[in-house]
Order: sequence, then C-alpha cells, then structure tokens
Amino acid sequence: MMLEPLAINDSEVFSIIKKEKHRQTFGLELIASENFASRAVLEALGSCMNNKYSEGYPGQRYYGGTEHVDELERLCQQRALEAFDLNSEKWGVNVQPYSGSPANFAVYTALVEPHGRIMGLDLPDGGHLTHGFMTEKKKISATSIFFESMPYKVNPETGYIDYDRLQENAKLFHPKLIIAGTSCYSRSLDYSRMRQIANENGAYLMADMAHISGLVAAGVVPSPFEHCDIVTTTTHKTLRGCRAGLIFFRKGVRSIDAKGKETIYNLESLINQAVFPGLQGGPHNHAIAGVAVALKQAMTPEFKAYQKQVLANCKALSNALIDHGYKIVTGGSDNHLILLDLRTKGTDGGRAEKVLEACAIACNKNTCPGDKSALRPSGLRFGSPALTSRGLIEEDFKKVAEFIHKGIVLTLEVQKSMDPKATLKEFVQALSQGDKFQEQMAVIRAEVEAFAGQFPMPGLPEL
Ligand code: DSN
Repeated sequence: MMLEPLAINDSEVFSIIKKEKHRQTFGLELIASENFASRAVLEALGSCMNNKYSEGYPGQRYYGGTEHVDELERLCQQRALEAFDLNSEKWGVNVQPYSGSPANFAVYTALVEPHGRIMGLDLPDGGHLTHGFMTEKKKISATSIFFESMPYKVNPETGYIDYDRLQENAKLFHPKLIIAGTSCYSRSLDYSRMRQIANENGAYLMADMAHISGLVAAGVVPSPFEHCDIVTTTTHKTLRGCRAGLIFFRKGVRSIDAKGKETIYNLESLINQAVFPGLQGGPHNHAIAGVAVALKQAMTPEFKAYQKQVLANCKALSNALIDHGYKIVTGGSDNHLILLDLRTKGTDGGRAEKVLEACAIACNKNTCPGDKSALRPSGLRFGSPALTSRGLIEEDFKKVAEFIHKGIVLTLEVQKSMDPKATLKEFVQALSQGDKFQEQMAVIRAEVEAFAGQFPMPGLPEL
C-alpha cells in the first residue's frame, strides 16, 4: 500500500484528478486569482517535506530533526526578500502562513486590539472578504466580528477608489490599520495617498498584494513596499507558486518626532508570535519548499517577460471586448484583470458565468460599482495570468474574447426565451433542458476545447 503509485492505490481519486487535469487543459481558465504552478513547484510540494513537523522558527523549534527544514525556511525567507528587492536590515518576512486569509488575520491580531478599528475596500467594490466584510444584517468575515470594520468604497460612476471619502471617513473613524488591497480592482492603488491618510491617523498601512504580487516582483506595476508598514500576499496567483501566504514587515526606525526621538518598529516579534503560536501550528514545509522554488523562478528574466505578457494580454482582452460592444469598469486595466459590466446588455454575471462554464470558459460573477444587490452581481471578472502561463499572446486573447462574446450572446438568447423575472435556478434549469441551447453550447465548447488544447499545460506530466 505504501509504495503503490496513486493510479493503483486509489483509482477513484486518480480519476477525479485526471478529469480536473482534462478540464484545465481543454478549458479557458480566466479566473483572475488562478494560475498554473510549474512542474518544479509541484514536485517540491509533493515531496517528503510534507511529513515533517517543525513548530517554531529556524533555530528554535519544538521538535528534533529540523536541520533541513530550518535550511529550507531560511532559504525561502532570503528569496522572498530578494524577489521583492528588499534590504534585510529594513524588512523581514514570515513564510509560514497557510494562505492569504490566515496571513491577513495574523497581521490584524498582531497589531490591532480586539474590537480595534480597521478600514479596507468593501467586498462589493473589489475588496476581499478578510478586509472586514459585513452586510447591514450580518458580520460575515471574522475580521468584522473580532474587529470594528469600516469599509471604503469606489466611486459608483467611475469605478475608481474614492480616496477623498476614505480620507474624510478615516478622520472620523480613526482606524488602527488601513488595508491597501483588492480582489477585483483593475487599477493601480495610490499607495502614497493611502500612506498620507494612514499618517494623519497614526494608523498602520498594510498592503494585501495577493493578486498582483507576481507583477510587483517583476517590477511592472507600482510596488506597495515603498509606502507600507506591512505587506501580505498569497503565493499562487500572479506569483505562480503553490498555495501559501507571506507576511512582510518593516524593521528599524518607524518615525522620528520633532525633538528627534526615534520610534522603532516592533512588528517582527508581534507578527511572528501571531502566526505561531497565536494562530497556526506546524508550518507546511512542503508548501514552503514550493514557495521557495516559485520565488527563485520569480527572479528570472523569463518571469519578467511573462508578467509583461500578462499585462499585454489583459489589455488585448479588454480592447477586444470593448470592440464587441462591452463596457469595462473604469474603461480598462492597469493590471491582470478586468471587470465586465453586463448592465448595459440586460443580463448579469450569474447567468453569463453559467453559460460560459458550460462552454468550458471559467470565470466568475462579480458585483459592479453601484450594484443594488450583491445577490445579483452584474459583472464578470476575467484575468489573464493563467492562460498567459500556457503561452497565449495578444492575438490569442482576441480569440478568447470572441468565445466570451458567443457565450454572452447565447446567455441573452436563453434569457429572451424565458419569463424576464425567472430566477438563476430557473435559468440553469432552462439551460440544461433546452435541446437547442444544449446544442449551441456544445458547438462553442467544442471550438473552445480545440483552441485551448493547442497550448501546453504546465505542471506534472501525469497529474
Ligand atoms: N479568492 C481569491 C479571488 O478570487 O480573488 C482571493 O483570495
């Protein structure tokens, strides 16, 4: 049992993985937060490093036999600083967070007292759940349950963050921490303005650069490091590693007062203690190995070229969709993602997402600025990182835009055939029952699969 390969030992799981591999290979992966990890990253992830417990930090562990995981964790720390061009006198990094959400929560618990105040971009405006999401009726994210959260918003007309309002509200709310981070925002953040707002309130400025960290490492979008006290990230989006999280924190002098007295950052011990023993147990050493490999790759010229292509492809997709008559929130993109506003077309993200999924195009519904209900999001979020990892260039993304357009045209046709008040559930039923729609979707799907299948799929050859 212990020596058999997966295919023999567990044919059920093996066959599910094979089906997923087929879906990824023959589909168009446009979910902005996804990517394809390299073979080397997946090999490190699937290694014996999975077996080792090592609570603590290098040189100070609660278990024996940790000499090699110590070496690995130090290497990963060193590469993380190098990949983002950080001086180890001024910055430190914790590489143990299991992913982005635990990384963010570790920072909050390290720096903000229970019920202390946090401001982040609202989820319906492009923020992340962990930035403090709550509704009028319910506190949804643990960030809003254990801390007091006041969101900032985008301007519903322009789709850009309303920094003036953030500044006004921050003056009233006095946050302890402001988050400069997004999950669905196609423009660069104004870190300098946010630093100024944080300073006015004596607040920490934390960037959550999860979506853009690969772009930051390659130097093709503005870096948050110049202006922020703390920077968190996941490692599997544009950074193209395995799933994990990182927390970067400043060291050294935080501020100097009028009399010349220096205040020194004390983030290192607070953040390290919050990660372990505060919130986590043993680090996932196999994930740290995968992240270390990804960080080495992130320092290569090929990676920089890849990230430039991610930006070029996103622009090509955005322009092609505009040419097909669609509205893009903010009119375009500075990064790897766009948000398509379907309100002018008379449909919504939920319905279009279902049709596109049936056509082997993976993307996600998303609220657009000004949406009245988060239950019926009007938009679709598309990202270029995953398909760029498969070698698609601008011309290919024009073809991708055509496939998306065909799927949306079909969505409108299905909708026309139904009661305008039909629910999403009824829409999905109509899709699965109507022979005509099934046939039309099968035609688009076959075209998509033939197109996608031409591009090589990174990763392990078998799995
Ligand atoms: N779930 C990720 C996204 O799709 O943006 C963020 O963690």
